[in-house]
Amino acid sequence: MYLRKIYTLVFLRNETQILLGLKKRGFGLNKWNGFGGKVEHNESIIDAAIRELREECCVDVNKSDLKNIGHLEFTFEGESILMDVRVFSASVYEGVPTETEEMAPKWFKYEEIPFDDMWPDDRIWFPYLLKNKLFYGIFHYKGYDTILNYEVKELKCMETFYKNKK
Ligand code: 8OG
Repeated sequence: MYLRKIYTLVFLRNETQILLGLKKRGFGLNKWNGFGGKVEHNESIIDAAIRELREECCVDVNKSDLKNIGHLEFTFEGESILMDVRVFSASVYEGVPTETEEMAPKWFKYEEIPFDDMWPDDRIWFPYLLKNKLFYGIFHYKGYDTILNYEVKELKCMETFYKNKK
């Protein structure tokens, strides 16, 4: 049995670009990623997503403008933790993305996403995000560079997915 830990991951997007941040410390150091982190005790997942976005790049988003677009699960050979990552997207927000101690934000054109400097799984599930399809993916890693096995699928609806998982 795994110990499940819930994380958020938020992407800001417009018609032609996606906002990524270069992680300046901790897990995923020097990788480009969306904004997010651990959900605290007594905090809803959506509140955690909003808080992490504000903390990491100084942008505010309303609950109703955050769309849950994906669900990723990561396990690591020899480790008992399952990282359960809830992925969100928003195109309406307030503020200008600004560098913080944790992240240096930058807009990337959709054709210029820096997959070589991102988590290896990202190039596998990003096509769903880019086609506006909902997705679920599970990845089993050896260390942090090698994916031993994985499965990704399109979902019809996030809510049904969570109901069926219970
Ligand atoms: O609090 P901390 O920065 O350690 O949270 C980790 C963040 O990284 C969180 O937003 C979830 C996200 N994340 C993983 N694994 C992966 C991954 O393989 N790909 C992407 N894109 N994000 C990941 O924890």
